[in-house]
Amino acid sequence: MFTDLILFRYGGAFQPRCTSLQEYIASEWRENGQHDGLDAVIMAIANGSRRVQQHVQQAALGDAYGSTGQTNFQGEIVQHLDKVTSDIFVEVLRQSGHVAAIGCEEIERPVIVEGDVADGYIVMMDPLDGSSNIDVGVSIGSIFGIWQKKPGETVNDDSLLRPGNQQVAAAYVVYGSSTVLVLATRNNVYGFTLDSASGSFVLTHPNIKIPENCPYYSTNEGNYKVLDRPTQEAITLLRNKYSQRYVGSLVADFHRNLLKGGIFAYPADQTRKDGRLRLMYEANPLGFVAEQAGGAASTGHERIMDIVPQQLHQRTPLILGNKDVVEATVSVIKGG
Ligand code: AHM
Ligand code: MG
Repeated sequence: MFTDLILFRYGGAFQPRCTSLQEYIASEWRENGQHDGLDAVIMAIANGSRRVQQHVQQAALGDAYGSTGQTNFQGEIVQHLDKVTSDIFVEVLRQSGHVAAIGCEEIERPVIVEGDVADGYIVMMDPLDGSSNIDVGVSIGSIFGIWQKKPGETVNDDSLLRPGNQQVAAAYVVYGSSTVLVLATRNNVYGFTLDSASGSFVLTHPNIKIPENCPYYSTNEGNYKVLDRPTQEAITLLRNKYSQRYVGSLVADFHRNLLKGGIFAYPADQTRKDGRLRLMYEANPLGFVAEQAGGAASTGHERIMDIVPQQLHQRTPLILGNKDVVEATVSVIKGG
């Protein structure tokens, strides 16, 4: 049953709108008989993110800000909300009955789900991206890349090491002035906003395409001094042409650039030879979303989605956003 009935302004008049994420999936996917079980995975992500959104909203009141005092296997300080969100998404994805394995930024080894998951998916996730912004009321997010298990495959640790071009879907949720879930499949990119009254994600951004105009570039300018000369040149060109917007939460920076036009760049530098961001649960999912919306994702030397991964938590340089601008930037980084 769908009880979503909200009013939205369309063509100067208020019209009822009642397309929820669940309804969209039912009409777009089930009728075609495609993606068996993927609907359950997406709804698990939606359910998890609804719970996460409540934790994010209530964290200060519940004294849940700050770190757990622990350092994770990546040498990073674990925030309370990192742990809470990781636990929530592992739980809901397991319960979906269609997830065979989970790779997670907060968990060193893959979570292999026991039992026969026939129509299984492999989900890679960053449960709470933008850790430095958790305690200061700035937008943060969750990121998911989804691969289909190979037919008859018994999933093990190596099953997770697949290139981004084999993803069947990707999604992210941004917890900002509103909570928005963006879902990309091989057909399109759709955005849904959480209606806090009904608890439903309501279709608000149909068929997203990155605008051709590119007003923004997003990069950590503090790293300029440790870039190599061609990358400095590329950043200087962006600086001279576009306005800078840098939240410091990848999801938030990407979401703005997806809707408004823009390029995000976290290139390799002298202190981060492999870049800063993670391939499997940051670059690949957002690269997939960008490409489906007409954009591009590159390391500065090759397409992100073509990288054959060697490790679950490997890092990568990332140049992401408007296709033309990514291509021009890459050409300068390559020294062309
Ligand atoms: P996290 O996954 O631990 O939060 O780290 C990733 C974040 C991204 O959201 C953001 O783009 C980047 O780190 C910011 O890094 P920096 O502070 O070096 O600019
Ligand atoms: Mg992250």
